Amino acid sequence: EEEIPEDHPRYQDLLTRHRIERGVEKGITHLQGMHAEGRGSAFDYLLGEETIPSADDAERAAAAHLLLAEHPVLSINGNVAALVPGEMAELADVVNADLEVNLFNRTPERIEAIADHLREHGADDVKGLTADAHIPNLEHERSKVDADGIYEADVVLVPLEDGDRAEALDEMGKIEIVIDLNPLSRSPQVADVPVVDNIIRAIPNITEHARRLADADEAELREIIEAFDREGALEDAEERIRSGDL
Ligand code: PTJ
Repeated sequence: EEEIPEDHPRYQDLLTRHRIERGVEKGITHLQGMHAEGRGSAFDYLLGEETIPSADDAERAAAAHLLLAEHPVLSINGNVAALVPGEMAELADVVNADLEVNLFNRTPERIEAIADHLREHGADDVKGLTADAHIPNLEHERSKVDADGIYEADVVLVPLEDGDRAEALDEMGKIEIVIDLNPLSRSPQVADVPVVDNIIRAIPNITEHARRLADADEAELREIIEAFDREGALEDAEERIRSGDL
């Protein structure tokens, strides 16, 4: 990462790409993760590579949901692990959530490598290795979850998620927070809280909101959740992308 000069106009984007490449080399990110990254990067460019106000609202609502949750779980895939391992561990700590590895392209080697990588970045407990439960209505490999993790969670944060699994989790009645730079993709469309922002900016901002709301009472947290307009947030992001108005 030292090779990229910080004053480069595309610094953040190059850094992100570099982390994904390193993730592939380390065996934590799937090759498909590079395509996902390319798509994300294009949407981020159109959004102006910043957290738009409606995304900040979504990040605040996400923090309120995580603080109110009985059992929140943060789902980790190969891209998330490569991009924000320490930031996910920190958020888990602040809102008292579990981290669970849940992969689209599941192999025992990648699960282990990702769990190790998260522990190297400060996570103390990583779920997803037991995989003793199934998300109903989803093809076998991708449905594997921990019985005491995602399966029984009330609030799940699923970043960069595939649409089928997001839908299946939604059908299980879970409150879903989805981070995805494409507002038209199916996962943000089914989310209770669609966060249309780069995960690199979104996770630290959710953590900051959670820290600020740490002393808020239940009524205040519920108010934040009720005031959040999910349709409006999706429309706002789409409008911003289509306008080309940077
Ligand atoms: O590690 P695995 O095996 O679980 O696989 C993970 C990937 C991401 C490869 C897999 O889930 C996949 O193929 O996902 P998709 O269908 O490409 O969806 C990824 C979504 O995340 C796309 O809509 C991208 O625009 C979006 N995205 C990519 N990078 C970012 C992003 N959203 C936010 N921040 C990013 N940095």
